[in-house]
Amino acid sequence: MKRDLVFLGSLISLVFLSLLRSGSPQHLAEEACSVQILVPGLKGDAGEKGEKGSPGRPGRVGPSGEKGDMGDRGQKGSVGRHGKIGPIGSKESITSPRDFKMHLGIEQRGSLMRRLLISTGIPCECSQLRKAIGEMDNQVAQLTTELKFIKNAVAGVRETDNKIYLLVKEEKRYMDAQLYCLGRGGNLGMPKDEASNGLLASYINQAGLTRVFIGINDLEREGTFVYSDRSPMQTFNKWRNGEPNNAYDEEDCVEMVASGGWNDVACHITMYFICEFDKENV
Ligand code: GN1
Ligand code: CA
Ligand code: CA
Repeated sequence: MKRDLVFLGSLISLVFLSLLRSGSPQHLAEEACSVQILVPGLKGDAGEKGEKGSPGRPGRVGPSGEKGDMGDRGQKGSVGRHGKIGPIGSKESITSPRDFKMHLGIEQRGSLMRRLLISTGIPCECSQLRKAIGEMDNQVAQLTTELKFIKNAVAGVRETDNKIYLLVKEEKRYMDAQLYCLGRGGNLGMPKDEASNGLLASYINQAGLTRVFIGINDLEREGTFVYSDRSPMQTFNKWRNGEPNNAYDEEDCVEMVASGGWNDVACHITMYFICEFDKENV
């Protein structure tokens, strides 16, 4: 029986081999190998007993034991390292024309639109655009007036094209008042022309006051008055009649009274005062 099976296996192999020979010779070895894998030979006789093998691998880790008592508390560790530097904070980024437009003030937007029209060469006969620009100009004017009112009403300041004035209702000596204004990036109010003098006078009146320190003194040289930014007096002045008189031989600082007139007074007396700030520094 076993011999018959061996014969049958050889016959199958021969049939496969003869079939394969009719194909491409270069595939022969590869295909023959495939046949051997697909059709294994018959089991042979049992071999002799082999030598003793090497020791087996260690067994699997056993289950964990029961929890023991808690140990003593360890010593305090050393101070840790500094943490990582945090991410960069968000900064207003302008990445699109829309962002750019949003970034612009309303006045800048109006002027940008005009410049765009000029640069594109579109003749300004476009009545709709002209009308829109005109309306925008009106809005700008209206908003500017409202802003001025809010600044005056809420912050209590007065302003000109390039200055902001702030009445400080704290009684101080001249030098302390000057330090207060300097500390905020300004100076004591220095009226250098009729317009600014009138503005300060109305500021005082509207506050119901009679006098405030302003930034004029002759501390360095008796009789030579200078502004507190050390700039010299020009022809403009508002001295009251008979002033400056250096009364009691001790008046080196200057006050403005409600009429807008100036009077030299002692620097050590205390009163309210007005600071002025350059808009370009604010
Ligand atoms: C004041 O105190 P009296 O009246 O002498 C003023 C002076 C003026 C003077 C003008 C502290 O002096 O600066 O020159 O009136 N002194 C004070 O009459 O206000
Ligand atoms: Ca003086
Ligand atoms: Ca005086």
